[in-house]
Amino acid sequence: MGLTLTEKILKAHTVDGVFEKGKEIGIRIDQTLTQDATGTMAYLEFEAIGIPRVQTERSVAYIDHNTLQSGFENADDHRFIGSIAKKHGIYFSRPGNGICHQVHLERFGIPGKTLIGSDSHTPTGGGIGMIAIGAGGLDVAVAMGGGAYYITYPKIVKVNLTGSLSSWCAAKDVILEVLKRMSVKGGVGKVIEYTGEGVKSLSVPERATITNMGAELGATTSIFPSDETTRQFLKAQKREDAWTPLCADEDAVYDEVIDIDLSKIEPMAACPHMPDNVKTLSEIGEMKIDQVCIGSCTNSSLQDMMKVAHILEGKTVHPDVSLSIAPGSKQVLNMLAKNGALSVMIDAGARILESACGPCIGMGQSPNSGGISLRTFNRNFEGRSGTKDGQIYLVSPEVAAASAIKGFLTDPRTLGDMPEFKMPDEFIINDNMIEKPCDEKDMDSVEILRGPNIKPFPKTEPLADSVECKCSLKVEDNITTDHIMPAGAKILPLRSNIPAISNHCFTVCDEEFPQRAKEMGKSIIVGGANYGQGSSREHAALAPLYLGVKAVVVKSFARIHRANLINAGILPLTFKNEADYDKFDLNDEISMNNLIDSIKYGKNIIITNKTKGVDIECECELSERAKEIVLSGGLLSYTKAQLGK
Ligand code: MIC
Ligand code: SF4
Repeated sequence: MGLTLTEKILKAHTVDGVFEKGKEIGIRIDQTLTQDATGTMAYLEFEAIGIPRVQTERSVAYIDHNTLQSGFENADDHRFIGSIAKKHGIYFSRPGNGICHQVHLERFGIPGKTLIGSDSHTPTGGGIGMIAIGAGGLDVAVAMGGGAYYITYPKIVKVNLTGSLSSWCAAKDVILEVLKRMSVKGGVGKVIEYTGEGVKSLSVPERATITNMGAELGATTSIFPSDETTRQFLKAQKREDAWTPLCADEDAVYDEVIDIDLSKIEPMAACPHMPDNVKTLSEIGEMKIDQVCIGSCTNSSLQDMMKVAHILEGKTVHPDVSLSIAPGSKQVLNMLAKNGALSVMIDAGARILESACGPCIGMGQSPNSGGISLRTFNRNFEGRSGTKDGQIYLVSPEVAAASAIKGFLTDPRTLGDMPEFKMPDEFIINDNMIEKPCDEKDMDSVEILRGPNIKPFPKTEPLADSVECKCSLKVEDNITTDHIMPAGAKILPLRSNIPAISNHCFTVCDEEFPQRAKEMGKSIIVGGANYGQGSSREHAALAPLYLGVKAVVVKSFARIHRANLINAGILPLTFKNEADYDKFDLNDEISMNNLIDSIKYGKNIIITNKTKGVDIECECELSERAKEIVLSGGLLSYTKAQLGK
């Protein structure tokens, strides 16, 4: 029986476990990436593990999230990451060099390699045939130390592409179509593999837009084959030697098949406040808009920017609209500067932002109250833009630029003929903003620069056998990590300071939560389905850990967040019977007993709700390794103990 591309790469990298569907496998990680918002914690954890130099083929630390620097905190963190990278063998992409996923694709990604990154959009690398997975900082720290990364052997979905996109219809519309069909939880436990003759018609940046936003499906990752188009892209990046042809076997067997005829795709938007709330532009109608933001790791390639420049040429941004544009990397920005497209954008009245995440993570450009903002980004969760009642629509760069001119949601197909944009034969290559690490022999002379905002990893304890506590919070379905641990300009600077950032935990849902949880000392959180979807931020587990949360009991979890809870030593429990969700209320008195044996022997855990006088049965399915992690009080203690052996 033939293998899918995913299976070929995973099989070649499996170093632990049995290579069988549904089983946990440990894979060797060739490359890692971090960004600054998750990076400081990841490097503190790497330091705590105590391995002097990274063991990967390539590890890169990017600065792209916290670039507002409204106080000393971000700048201090950048210096910390820069110094730690230099010492321990990690390449350092300086602020201004661009968004991690865009730069990694351009300068470091290699088809057939494995990459994990402390950012949920790491699957962007699937655009050139990598198995690229988003993970918590601790998992990345362990991988940098040479440890395997553990995933469940995924189900593999074949997306069979036929035809080619019509004028003005975009890769963004393809992934919006997939989201419409599969939903934000449809990808959990799955890898989405794109195949079929339609693949040929998509450029590498288009493929990367699609794999990037596979994160919104909850998928483990997404991948395209590595073909002639991939070779051309790498050649234009002067990295042709990194290329290998890769594809699935003819007789590969998939768990699910989705057929998409690219020629039938039409412009679409994900409406507030979920990436799967997808409608065609004609269904939404001519809606007046207040803001347009173009950029982010989803849509900031040279190809995207050239299309935008073409639409803006000789026009002026509508007087009622603010248009911002953030090219994805220094390379993209520089190419636009040299070929004149930047001047076209400036001329049209676009507000040019630095090559960074910016408005996507609420770092500036929050829309006006109730404002309608079209964004080429990947997430439109409530409040993420920094304006609680902001109405965010996710669209393609083509729709964004056309609408910015007209002042209302505009179908770009009304613009007439679309010129063909050819990928350049050569990109401008200048890696002067990527610092190489020092030689191993010189590492002792590198001083780690630590600012006062950097606080150590919170204390963990081995799992207690019984816990008496209260319910400190009850939340609904589809809670995102932006609810659990909000980001934005005020909170993001505290990412290296768990005690301080904890004061903002869940405040979007309940202002009183941090104080209440602290007063309770120990507590549990009760939630609905797809709890923890969205980002990889382990702060969404570390802040609850710091606030004394011992277990999170929900209908179902998102993959990365569940792994982060385990890594933090918090019990991830699911109701055996979903209806039991109704048997919990805030402040209920809870008792959990016999925890150690239940975890060790895989038995269900009984939560006694003393207030309601009921026993509730919960499941906690864990691999043998995950059991040991939970018993030792988290991945850090577990890893240290393993190294001690
Ligand atoms: C995001 O898009 O939510 C982020 C910010 O990139 C996060 C990482 C973080 O919270 O630092 C992600 O997607 O993992
Ligand atoms: Fe940055 Fe936004 Fe991409 Fe996250 S989704 S990495 S915040 S650009």
